[in-house]
Amino acid sequence: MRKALITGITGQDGSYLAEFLLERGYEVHGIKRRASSFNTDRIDHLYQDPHEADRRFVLHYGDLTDSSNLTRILKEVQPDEVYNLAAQSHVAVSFESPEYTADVDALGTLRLLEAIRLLGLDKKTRFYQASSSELYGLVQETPQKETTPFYPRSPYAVAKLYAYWITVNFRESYGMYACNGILFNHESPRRGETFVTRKITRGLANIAQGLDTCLYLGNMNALRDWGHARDYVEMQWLMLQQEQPEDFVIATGVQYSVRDFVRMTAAELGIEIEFVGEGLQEKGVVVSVVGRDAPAVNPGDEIIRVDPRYFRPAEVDTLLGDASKAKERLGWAPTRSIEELVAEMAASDLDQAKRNVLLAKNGYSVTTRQEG
Ligand code: NDP
Ligand code: GDR
Repeated sequence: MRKALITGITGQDGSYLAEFLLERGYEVHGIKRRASSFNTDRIDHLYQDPHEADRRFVLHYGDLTDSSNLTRILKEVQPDEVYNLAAQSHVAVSFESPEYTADVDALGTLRLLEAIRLLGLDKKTRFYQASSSELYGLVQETPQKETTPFYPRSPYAVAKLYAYWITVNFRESYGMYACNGILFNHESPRRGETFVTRKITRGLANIAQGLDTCLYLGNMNALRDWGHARDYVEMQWLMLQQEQPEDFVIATGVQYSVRDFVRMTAAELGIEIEFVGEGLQEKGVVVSVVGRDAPAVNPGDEIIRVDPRYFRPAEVDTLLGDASKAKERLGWAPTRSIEELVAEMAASDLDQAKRNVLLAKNGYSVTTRQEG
């Protein structure tokens, strides 16, 4: 039975990748961080009691800042494949915690690679690094592909740049099977609540159900190439199944603005929205409401406003990927459209909002906190 070790297994991608590998018969090991309360919501459905015989899903306490811990886990598991998905992954937060971000995202990758090498696993273990379209930052070419020069624009992206190159360096220096997936933004109902897509679907669902009145956003003009996380984790696995390790861009090749994403989500909830004003004065105003999903919303309501606290010290204005190499070499293409993605995320958050309405009606407290 093949064994995989996933760092970041409690995150969006980690949870989908764990499901994917279990379906393919892998024994899946994951590293989770110690927290004062349970932090495994996204993978609780996969949990197997330690007393069960023939367990194929095993969690280990660990942290990318702790070399001896990583070495111990790698020694114990002896994985065929390591997927390094763990990261302080929020770009805006990386400006507030740049040193921690570098420690986890850059040095954490080095710690894992060096542990694999020192344990003599370098010929056995294949390594996937979660690289990012944020590497392109101030874009030098459109669309961006594997050969496009990098120009990182945040402490997060600079840390990921180190991780990208140390992965290439271990491949070239020690002949390790190590590769980078340069993934453009990918979303799902499991996306963290502080990333813009989920913030929008959750925020508008709360407003539709009367749990909140206004959603505050930052740069509405930012353009992103948004795919579905389920499509992208399959690619992570495919990259480790080739004869030679190589780096691949994964993207849809289609671009939308944050404003477009708001409009599409609102439409999914039966709300037609119009944007008025410019810059800090821009507002999203309700034009009409159809259907029964937004009983708390009325024409004229101002449900979107701009708040500069969500602006970044340096912004990545536009990203658009060219995944031709992945298509040609790996036969990969995204299977889900942006419309399907928005519909799935909006439906999931609407369902949650409806449950929260019931809880609130029965005197339980619910949180509609907006962050990120
Ligand atoms: P998430 O933020 O959802 O998940 C990050 C994971 O890393 C969580 O499991 C988190 O644990 C864990 N983690 C954070 N810090 C540490 C640490 N010090 N030690 C061990 N684990 C840690 O990210 P995604 O699933 O969206 O992304 C997966 C990876 O892909 C990340 O590296 C991200 O930077 C990268 N990426 C993501 C893209 C996207 O659009 N989603 C695009 C390109 C790259 P906890 O749950 O305890 O917080
Ligand atoms: P990003 O994702 O920075 O691309 O990083 P995020 O969803 O945070 O931002 C996308 C764009 O939307 C703009 N924006 C806002 N963003 C947030 N979070 N909150 C807001 O209120 C808001 N308003 C506008 C941002 O300025 C930005 O331009 C994600 C992460 O998953 C990274 O780990 C990953 O590497 C990249 O995608 C590819």
